[in-house]
Amino acid sequence: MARWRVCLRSQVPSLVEGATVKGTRARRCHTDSLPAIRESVYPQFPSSVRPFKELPGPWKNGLATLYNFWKQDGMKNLHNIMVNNFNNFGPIYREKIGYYDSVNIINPEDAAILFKAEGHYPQRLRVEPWVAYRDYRHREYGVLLKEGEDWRSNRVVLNKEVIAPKVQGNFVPLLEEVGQDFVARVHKKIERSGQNKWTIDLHQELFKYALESVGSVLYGERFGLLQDHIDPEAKRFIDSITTMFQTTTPMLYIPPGLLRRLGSRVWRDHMEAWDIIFNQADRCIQNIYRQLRRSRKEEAGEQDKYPGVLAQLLMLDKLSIEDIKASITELMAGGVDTTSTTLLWTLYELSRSPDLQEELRAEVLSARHSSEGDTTLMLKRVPLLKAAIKETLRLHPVAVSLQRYTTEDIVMQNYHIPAGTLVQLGLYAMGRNHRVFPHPEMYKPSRWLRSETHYFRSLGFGFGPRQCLGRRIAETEMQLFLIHMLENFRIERPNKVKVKSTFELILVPDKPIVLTLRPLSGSQ
Ligand code: HCD
Repeated sequence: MARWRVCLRSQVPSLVEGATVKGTRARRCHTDSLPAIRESVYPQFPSSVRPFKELPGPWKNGLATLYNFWKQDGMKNLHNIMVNNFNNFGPIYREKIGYYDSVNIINPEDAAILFKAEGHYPQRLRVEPWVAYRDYRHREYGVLLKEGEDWRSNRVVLNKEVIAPKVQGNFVPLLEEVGQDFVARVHKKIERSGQNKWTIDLHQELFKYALESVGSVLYGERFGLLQDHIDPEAKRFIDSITTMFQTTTPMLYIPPGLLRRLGSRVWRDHMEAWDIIFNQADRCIQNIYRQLRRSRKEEAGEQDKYPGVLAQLLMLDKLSIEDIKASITELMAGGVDTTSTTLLWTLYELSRSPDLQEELRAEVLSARHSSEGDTTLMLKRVPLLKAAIKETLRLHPVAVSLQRYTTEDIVMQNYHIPAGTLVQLGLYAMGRNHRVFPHPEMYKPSRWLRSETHYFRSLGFGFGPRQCLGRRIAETEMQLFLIHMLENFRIERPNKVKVKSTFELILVPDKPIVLTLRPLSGSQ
């Protein structure tokens, strides 16, 4: 319990009204109630700026809001609740659910102000159950959960190996192979069906594609998940990630330490899920580690084939083994449901607009032709395809919100927001807002190609130094997947079921998406 209290304090100090809290990020006490004093303390703000305590929204009673949240099935509806709140309170509101006190914004201009105030060590909302697991099992935090200087020094090393633009060339051959195997598998299924088509809910298949992809990039090796017989261990790993996300949601608002002491089911399931994830990752990592030590002795690491992110990091020798293991595990666990869901949404949208599908196919075919076998070059010639992924993430973002603790006093929508405040950009709500995106309901990738402003509008992977570390892997993997699918199949919808989002920590489709795949050329 002690630990819990400590983290609460250091995280939300400024939200304890009227009190000066000794915490890492509480730098000043708030003097909002006295405009004269406020002016003298913050001379940069004119007195027409409204004080923090006048922010609209349900922030006076955290428990009442939590109760209402429950009644609205908030656990599954967080995204819709945020949309409603913006409709009721306008473009900025403050909310306190349980112990989380935050200011919520929806406008790109405010997002810009927020990210400019994120400071040297940007911090998002801490997912406490994830931290609790690592503390309980004495495991190192990866870069996702690290903070401060420890975060920065790890992140700098990882950036060079995983997100720098030049690493894409390393990933392409590996991912290209996985994409080809996926296509071959679909052709086989179509053949076996005897109907020249395959109608299926692709989500399991996409999970396998995503794990196979992220696995091959991280370890430089194939799991073989796209074969007919899949390893039951791999299936368990995939299911555990989904369980891990699902069981996180109830623990966002109830301290995990409390649930642990109560011996609650959700805590036990969460622990078990992480155990499976970590054990599987440990085995993969051990494997590569041993291989590397063996081969090092023999040929002193002279390889011409890209050996994968893990081997690169081990050879680089700039991070401790425990740090490497922790971040590799996070990348592996974070790289399955996220990309597969985004791909499923993209196929769903393409099945609903055959014309767009043709347009994309034409772009892909001409890029393939003109790049003469250089796939990395080809990826530079498919702007509409890239825009399609952005468009999918606009309507169906993985993360419902982006959050930062501010490190300086700022003004948003003419309200004073003190340093140390948790501010959330409602990413889902922003993507569907007609003031930000004209005709938001239309899936129109070309909106990203026009000269309209995209200023702080494309935020599917977050922003700045704390953005998604797996971004480059995810983007390459998704681009190659879509290229292969468009080159080989027509994507149709066998029914007109309207699919919505549901919140399971990440946003996922609320029902199965069934699609029909038909070969483009009848001969295959
Ligand atoms: C969930 O209110 C809703 O890339 C909360 C705020 C919040 C905080 C952090 C976000 C999380 C939400 C969604 C899932 C995210 C996570 C940060 C990283 C994580 C966006 C929006 C994810 C999916 C990577 C997960 C890696 C992990 C499995 C090791």
